[in-house]
Amino acid sequence: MTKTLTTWMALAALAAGGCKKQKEDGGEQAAKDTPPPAAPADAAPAAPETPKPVRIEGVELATPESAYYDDDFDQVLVSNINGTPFEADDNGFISKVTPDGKIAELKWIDGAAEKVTLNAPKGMAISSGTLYVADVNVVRKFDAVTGAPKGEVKVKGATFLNDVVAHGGVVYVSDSGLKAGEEGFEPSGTDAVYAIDSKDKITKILSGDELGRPNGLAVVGDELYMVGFGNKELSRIDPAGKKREVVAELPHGANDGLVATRDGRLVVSSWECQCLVAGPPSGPFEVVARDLKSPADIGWDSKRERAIVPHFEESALSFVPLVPGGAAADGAAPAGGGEAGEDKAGGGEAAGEDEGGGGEAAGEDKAAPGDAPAGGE
Ligand SMILES: [Ca+2]
Ligand SMILES: [Ca+2]
Repeated sequence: MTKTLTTWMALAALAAGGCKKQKEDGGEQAAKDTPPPAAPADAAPAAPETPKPVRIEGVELATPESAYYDDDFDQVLVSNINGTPFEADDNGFISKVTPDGKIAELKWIDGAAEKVTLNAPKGMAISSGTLYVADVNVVRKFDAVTGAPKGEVKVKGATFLNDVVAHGGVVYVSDSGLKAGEEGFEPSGTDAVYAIDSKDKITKILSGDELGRPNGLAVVGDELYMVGFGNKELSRIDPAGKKREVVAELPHGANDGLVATRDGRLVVSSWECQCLVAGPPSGPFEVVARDLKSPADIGWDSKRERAIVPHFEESALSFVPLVPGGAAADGAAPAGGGEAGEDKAGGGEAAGEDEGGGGEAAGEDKAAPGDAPAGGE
């Protein structure tokens, strides 16, 4: 486990161009069931009350990478890497979680089961009754109702398949272009976005190092959007291929998850700021949730209008309503305020608003191999 965290943090640093490391000393996280801050006795709540975040932990999630809201069944699917993001250990699993934060079935789909192969599952999407799961260099298919295996699509040349989104019968998959190296992770040069049609035909619609470690994918209307872990760009991609346009600059780097809300905004998770930002596709983006450690591939609960955040390094999950300015995850005052900071498990100013911001401003291209600090502690 420690090794996983270490290598992943090295990756985060690598891709973000040296964003600060945090220490893991486990235990007391800001988001836990902290009692609400001093009862707002004097507050005159004119605005409708924002629902409180819900945090799910201590339930045997194992390196959760992705959360996917299945609106047909009003449930959340969580992919658990359970180990390193590459290893062919066949122990990955997918959990079903209820909207009130209970584990309905921890290992609904389980790599350990005889007929199931699942190594390091990441992004997921359902299209025409099939659940597609990115798993290193393969997209695995499962019956979306029963979880039974339905085959796989090998993506030749891919090294780090990451996010999956479905639209109009086509499944799009990003390859972050990373591989295991001596220092943890290295660019593999395979950065790409693929389209898989209903007959499992694969088309590489975009590739190249300049994509910056493609990660989160989302669809707004008929437009496909992408964020990269190695830059701050929000790109619009021509689903037919070969064209990409940078439509907004994101405020932070190390971006992972990307989801669309019903009103057409996009929400992005950033490891660098440990926050979520939201905005229209053309920008600007503002912080809408803070103090979220290792926020990987987020999902969007369209029924309750809240983000579902897998905490990769904490094996936890949070349901997070979005608040302009980004109320702290425990519901405390907005603006990254005081007490949230010290709960930060040694991260110091890690969550702070200026962290990373100025310094490695141009972080985009820093993803050179070699400057990966040898892992956080
Ligand atoms: Ca695994
Ligand atoms: Ca991801």
